Amino acid sequence: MLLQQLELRRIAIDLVTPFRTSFGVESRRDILLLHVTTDQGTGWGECVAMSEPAYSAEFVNGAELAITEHFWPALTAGGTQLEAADVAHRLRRFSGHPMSKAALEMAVLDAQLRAEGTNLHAYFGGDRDRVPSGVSVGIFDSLDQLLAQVQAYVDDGYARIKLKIEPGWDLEPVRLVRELIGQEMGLQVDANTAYGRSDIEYLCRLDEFDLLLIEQPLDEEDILGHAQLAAASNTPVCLDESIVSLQTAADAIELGAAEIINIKHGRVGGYLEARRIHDLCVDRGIPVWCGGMVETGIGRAANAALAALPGFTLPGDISASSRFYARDIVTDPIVVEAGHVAVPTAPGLGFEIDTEFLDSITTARMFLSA
Ligand code: OSB
Ligand code: MG
Repeated sequence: MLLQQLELRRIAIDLVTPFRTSFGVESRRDILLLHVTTDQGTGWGECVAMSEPAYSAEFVNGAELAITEHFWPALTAGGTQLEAADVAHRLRRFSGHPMSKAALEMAVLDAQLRAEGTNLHAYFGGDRDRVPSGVSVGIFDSLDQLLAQVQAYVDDGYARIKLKIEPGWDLEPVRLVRELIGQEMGLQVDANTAYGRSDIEYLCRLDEFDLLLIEQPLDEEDILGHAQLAAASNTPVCLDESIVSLQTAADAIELGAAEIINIKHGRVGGYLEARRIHDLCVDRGIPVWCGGMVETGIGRAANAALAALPGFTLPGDISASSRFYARDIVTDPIVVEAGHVAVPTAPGLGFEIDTEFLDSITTARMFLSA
């Protein structure tokens, strides 16, 4: 395909309820969407960078600059033909910014699949037409509020619960939620790097709650600390922030720091690298699951297609669009039925844009030509 134009579109979209994690709270999202025009049609990508550089070093204003000043010029230089699989290679000399690179690859992939009359589910070759849906539950001001929210998600039919934890909000919330949902339902926790190596003994006290996993308790760089925790605790250690590439995944597994991996395309630079990490984990016997970054219907559709691959043996953070947004920017938002979401089969990544609503929440548009 020949890239012709890139539209960068910023949208402002309210969350149905504030989402608090150990790194901050968000009530409204400021999202960068990409719309690429090629000689064979157009495609959409969603950049998962958040407003602040807190989950990782990327942030939405920085992503826009990286794409406009560096990545789009590099992709279009020379005007040569390219496919989605070439995007990461062409951007390889640029360090970092995986979410920005991933968003560009995603837009090109959507355009390519639409042009070929196929979709991401077929492209990946996942063997399921629906995937189990888990929900990520934020930190609350009170335990009563937490329990009411968890009960509402159980009533919605979610297949497993993930609790955000931090020092001061860990053993007690987990104990009460385990009591509320019973022993059978899948329960896991995510600390988003809020603990240190000196907390390893304390974190082992989570073992009594029979959790599916503990996600990223320590710093992104603390691979040794995660290996020490994995050796000390019965709860499987899962890495999120630490896994930024196929290489870091392979090394963390080898070092015993990653007993399970959360795969997020934005964190690793694209869906194609995400797929390679999946394949590696299948080869090494490491379970994976699909993480989320509070995506709109664009990213949610693509995540469901990724999660249909056979190595995704644990429920993903692929909740209904309505878990975060009262109205989605697609006409066919992800819904949860009997604890599962259907893998989209619409052309491309698997969604159609609700243009009228999208326009109504658009705050800025910029057009770059090739
Ligand atoms: O650590 O998995 C995380 C949201 C934003 C940034 C990081 C994380 C999360 C979530 C929510 O836990 C996942 C989702 O349902 O989209
Ligand atoms: Mg996480």
